[in-house]
Amino acid sequence: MTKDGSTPPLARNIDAVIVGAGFSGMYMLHRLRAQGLSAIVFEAADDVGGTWYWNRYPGARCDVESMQYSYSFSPELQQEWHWREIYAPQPEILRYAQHVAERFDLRRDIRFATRVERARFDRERLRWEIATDRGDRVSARYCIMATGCLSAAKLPEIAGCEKFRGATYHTGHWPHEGVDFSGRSVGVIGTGSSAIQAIPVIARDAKHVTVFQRTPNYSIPAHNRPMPPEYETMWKSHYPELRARAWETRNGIVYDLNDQSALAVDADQRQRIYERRWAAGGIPFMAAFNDLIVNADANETAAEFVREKIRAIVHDPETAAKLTPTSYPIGTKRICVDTDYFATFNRPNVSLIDVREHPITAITETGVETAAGHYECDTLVFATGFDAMTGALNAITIDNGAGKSLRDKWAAGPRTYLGLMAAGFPNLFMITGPGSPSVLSNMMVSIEQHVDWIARCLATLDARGAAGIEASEHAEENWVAHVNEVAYKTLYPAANSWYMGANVPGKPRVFMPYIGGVGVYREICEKIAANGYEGFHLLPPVAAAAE
Ligand code: FAD
Ligand code: N01
Repeated sequence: MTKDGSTPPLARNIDAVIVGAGFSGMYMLHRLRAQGLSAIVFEAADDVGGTWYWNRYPGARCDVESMQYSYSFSPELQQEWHWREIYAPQPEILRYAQHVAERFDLRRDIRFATRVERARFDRERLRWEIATDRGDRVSARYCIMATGCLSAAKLPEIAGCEKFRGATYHTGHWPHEGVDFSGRSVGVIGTGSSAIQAIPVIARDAKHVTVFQRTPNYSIPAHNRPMPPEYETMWKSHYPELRARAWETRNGIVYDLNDQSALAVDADQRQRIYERRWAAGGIPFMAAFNDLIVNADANETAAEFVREKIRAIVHDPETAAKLTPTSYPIGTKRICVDTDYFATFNRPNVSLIDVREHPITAITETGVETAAGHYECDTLVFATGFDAMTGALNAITIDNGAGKSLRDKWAAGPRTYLGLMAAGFPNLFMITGPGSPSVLSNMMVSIEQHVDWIARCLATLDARGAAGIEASEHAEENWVAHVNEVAYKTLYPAANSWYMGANVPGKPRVFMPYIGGVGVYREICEKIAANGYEGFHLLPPVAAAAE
């Protein structure tokens, strides 16, 4: 769309189609334009922002500090933008995305409210034919999926959802006008990161909140606060060095990793270290020691520390016991970061129902039926997460023109080379795809790394006169084996997490992201490119007649 709101005609033949206008798609568009390629973005939403467009539930905010959860590609942008809080709330992150769209004039090449339904590779012309739900047909050399890892919202498979007479909301599809909870009896299903952020805020207004919990979660206080000016100045005056440091880390976040085993210190010292981390708050808690995700005994010390905190915060011992996770190691489901989550259960208007013990059997006209009884509500919030990593990609029919769809290829779990491409699907790229560090990292770092790699790859193809690029089966096989091998050296596979596909009935149990670390992964990608795109085939130019 142009600035005056009009939509220029769609070119039929372009260099690249990008699907999605979250942070991935926006930066991809900017990079391709800068190197003289024509690109169009299709976005199902009616504005930019992706995650931050859709997830408008109360309390939504990032849990990677905003000085780091932001683009680094433009020194001017990172100097001029002012984050008001350490962890920005959703409206501010959305405003930032909108600012980026304006500043780099992105909207003129984005088609909003347009969903890509099919993409088919024409093997003679070596072009992707892309079809949208608005009848657009575009032919492009490259198709770049910036569809998001957490963009396919998932409703639970519970009988009777359609019968409920009250209002229902999913955290990932929140109404733009917001929801006034005052006077309402609200049922919240789920206790993941979204619920943990939303419940304390909803409880302030609602008459009553009933939380239906299947698995309790470990959560660390955020200690969010207004941005201290000296902290902002420190970041802004050292951005180049600090960003470069983030690229070398395990998860793309600059923080102090204590390079000691949790078992190498005595109990008193360990306690002091955990107390300091708890007081500082947030994800860096998991960097208290260097072996928390690989050594079960070390992990147990951190888990027990958090359990003790829950027992100390929550007054009613029975509620505290229900809220205390015991069935999986800390950090192997995404660690949550909260503001007053556990303390919220001390409120008289909040109750907790354990639906592991007494499963939900149905949604009725007036509430939630469990094996232990019926709970009346007039509003239901589904904080039930996403069909993560593969959901948005599998929702598109991606046909490789040789009788195979990506969905078929991935029937037993996603297979990629580097999380960037899938063998058999030439010129189709994924940003933060399965098999890359992606959701285990500060996503901004991983997004920029993938976009930069793809942009340089396309420039190299042009410089060499190649018509495209395809991952080899052999390289993919080796990469998938490596991703698995590294995952099984950690405690992650011990949890029924969405990283493992465990939250979607029937989804194959595969640890989807690459846990080798952002720094290690970046080096691998760089080396592969420097060695002439090792493990990829470059496609020879198409005969002029076929063009
Ligand atoms: P998205 O932002 O998901 O954007 C993908 C876009 O593609 C969407 O707008 C979608 O509508 C569009 N799309 C998908 N399919 C189609 C189609 N077929 N046709 C057209 N359009 C399509 N990460 C962090 O690192 N730190 C955080 O603190 C953090 N907080 C988060 C909080 C929440 C509530 C959630 C859900 C995720 C959070 N994440 C966080 C992960 C977050 O998803 C990424 O940080 C980042 O925003 C992803 O950007 P993206 O552009 O890759 O994907
Ligand atoms: O989703 P989730 P989310 N009956 O899948 C429960 C990012 N994020 O939206 O654990 C009953 O984590 C399910 O139970 P169980 C972050 O990466 C970040 O909260 O499967 N319960 C679980 O409790 C995060 O990890 C932030 O047993 C059912 C919950 O629903 C990711 O997005 C904020 C059920 C789903 O939790 C997803 O988080 C928000 C059923 N049938 C999100 N089905 C930040 O803070 C599911 N559940 C930055």
